[in-house]
Amino acid sequence: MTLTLTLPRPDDWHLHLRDGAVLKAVLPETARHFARAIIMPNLVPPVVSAADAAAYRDRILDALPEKMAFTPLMTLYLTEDSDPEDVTSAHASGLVTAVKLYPAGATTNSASGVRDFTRVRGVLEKMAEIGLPLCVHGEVTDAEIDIFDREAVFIDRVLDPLRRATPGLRVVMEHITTSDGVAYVKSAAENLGATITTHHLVINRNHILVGGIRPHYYCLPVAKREEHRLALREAATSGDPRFFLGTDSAPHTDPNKETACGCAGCFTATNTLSILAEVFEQDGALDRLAGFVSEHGPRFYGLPVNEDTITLSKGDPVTYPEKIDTGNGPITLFDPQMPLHWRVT
Ligand code: OTD
Ligand code: ZN
Ligand code: ZN
Repeated sequence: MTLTLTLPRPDDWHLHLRDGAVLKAVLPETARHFARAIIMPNLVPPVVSAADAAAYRDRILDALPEKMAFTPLMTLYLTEDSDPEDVTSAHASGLVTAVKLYPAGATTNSASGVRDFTRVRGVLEKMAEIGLPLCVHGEVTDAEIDIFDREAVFIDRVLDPLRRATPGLRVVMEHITTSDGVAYVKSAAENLGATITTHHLVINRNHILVGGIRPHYYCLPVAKREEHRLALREAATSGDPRFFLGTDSAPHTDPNKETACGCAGCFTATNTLSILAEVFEQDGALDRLAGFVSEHGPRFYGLPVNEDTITLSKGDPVTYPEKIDTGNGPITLFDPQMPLHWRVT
């Protein structure tokens, strides 16, 4: 028997598209299924100004295959030198949908991030005033904090004080990986949402380390213990509108992953919807998949749900290529280590 499921076309509320040859190779993988995505600004150099964002948006649209429709929702990379006026006008013109906060050194290409949070106060206050959301990579970077504790410590030391100091600021805690993150989002009365990635619903830290080191499961924030994965599953499948999909699909070519100091990131754009349908079905929550992938994100961002739809159908296991090719080398697709029965038709 074939089961089908029709959903409003999904959006990805956290995506890395890169630039150049890699952009060209990975963009169709997202645009095939998703209508819109929040585009991360961690290029080298980062997308800091409105002019940078406009130029990057043009490069994305130029790389889009002719028959595909896709709207990149641009972000600005917050630095200690960000200009509140530039941010305001980029928002007013419709160019940017969010501003991105990286604590300096927290993840790939985050060296220009914020060290002293008092230096971005003016921008954050302006953003609260104009209703421009802040997307946050929520990990402290202090060398003495254990990498598995960095999210929980960030909530206490940085995020909660920042939100209290800037009432009205809308914040997305991105790619939450812990039960602490889930609990903090649930505890907030308003103005706080969280994205959850596909891979953090599937892997725990054993996937990275047991039986040999597996670089394609290494990402930041690093996957945590099983109890945290289960808390994320519960949040994602609960129907709570504060949780929505941000794949954090973060492509790196194989030579950059399979090396003595490999890059962080899982590439999930291609098979994300098959994996999520499997996950939601396993948890008896297929009726909540549309909320997570198509409805909660637009609601948080104050955007309309897509009118277009996609249909998933269940049948024999679907296979995906192990890698995709780019002009710069192969990129390995995230392997969920389970059969996937749902395909996008
Ligand atoms: N995590 N890799 C990257 C970014 C993210 O923290 C993130 O958003 C990347 O490669 O850009 C990763 O593991
Ligand atoms: Zn991040
Ligand atoms: Zn990311």
